[in-house]
Amino acid sequence: MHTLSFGRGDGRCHGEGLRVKKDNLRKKVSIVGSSNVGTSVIFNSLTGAYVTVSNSPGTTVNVASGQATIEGEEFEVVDTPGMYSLLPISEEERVTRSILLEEKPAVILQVVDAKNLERMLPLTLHLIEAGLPTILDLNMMDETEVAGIEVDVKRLEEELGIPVVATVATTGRGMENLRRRLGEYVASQSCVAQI
Ligand SMILES: Nc1nc2c(ncn2[C@@H]2O[C@H](COP(=O)(O)OP(=O)(O)OP(=O)(O)O)[C@@H](O)[C@H]2O)c(=O)[nH]1
Ligand SMILES: [Mg+2]
Repeated sequence: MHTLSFGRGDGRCHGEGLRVKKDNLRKKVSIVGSSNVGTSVIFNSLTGAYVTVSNSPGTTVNVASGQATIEGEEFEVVDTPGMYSLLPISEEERVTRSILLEEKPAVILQVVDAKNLERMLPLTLHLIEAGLPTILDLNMMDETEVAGIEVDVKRLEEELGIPVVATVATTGRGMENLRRRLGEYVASQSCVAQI
C-alpha cells in the first residue's frame, strides 16, 4: 500500500471510490488569461529556462509547459492560449478549456490586467462556478497605479472567496508572494489517500 498526497482539484477531499490516473499524480499549475495580460512573463518567471512548447494534440495551438519548484515542491506549469470565457469560441479557447476541465490542474492561475478588472472578472466567476481551484493574479499593478485606479485586494479576496494576489510581472514585484500563495493553496487542498 502506498500513501499518496494529491489535490483533487476542486478544493474538497474525499477518499471513497477515488481513482487516480497516473499522469494526474504530478501537480499542475495552469495559467490562464485573455491576451496580453502577462501570462507568458509570469510563466517564464515561475519556470525559468526549462520550457517545452508543443502542439496540443490534433490542433495547431501551441502550449508551453515547464517545471517550477514552488515552496520546495515540483510542479508542471502550463501557459495556456488566451481565453475569455469557459464557453469556447476559438480553437485556442477550446484547447484551454480542455486543459482546465480534463487535465484537472491543482491550481488555475488566472492572470488579469488589473486596469481592466471589470472586463476580466466574468471569467473568474465562470472558473469559480465550475468548481475549479482558482487563484486570481492582478497583474500590471504598475500601470494600474499610474492610471489612478485603486484595487482593494483584500476585499476582492473576501468577496470572491479565492486567493487574490497583485503583481508587476516585468519587475518581479509580488512574485514571491504569488509563489507562496500558490504553495499554500496546493497544501491546503491536499488529501492523503490510501491506494
Ligand atoms: N507594465 C507592465 N507590463 C507588463 C507586465 N506584465 C507583462 N507586461 C508586458 O505586457 C506585454 C504582454 O506580456 P505577455 O506575457 O506576452 O502577455 P501574454 O498574456 O502572454 O500575451 P499573449 O500570449 O500574446 O496573449 C509584454 O510586453 C510584457 O512585457 C506588468 O506587470 N507591467
Ligand atoms: Mg503569451
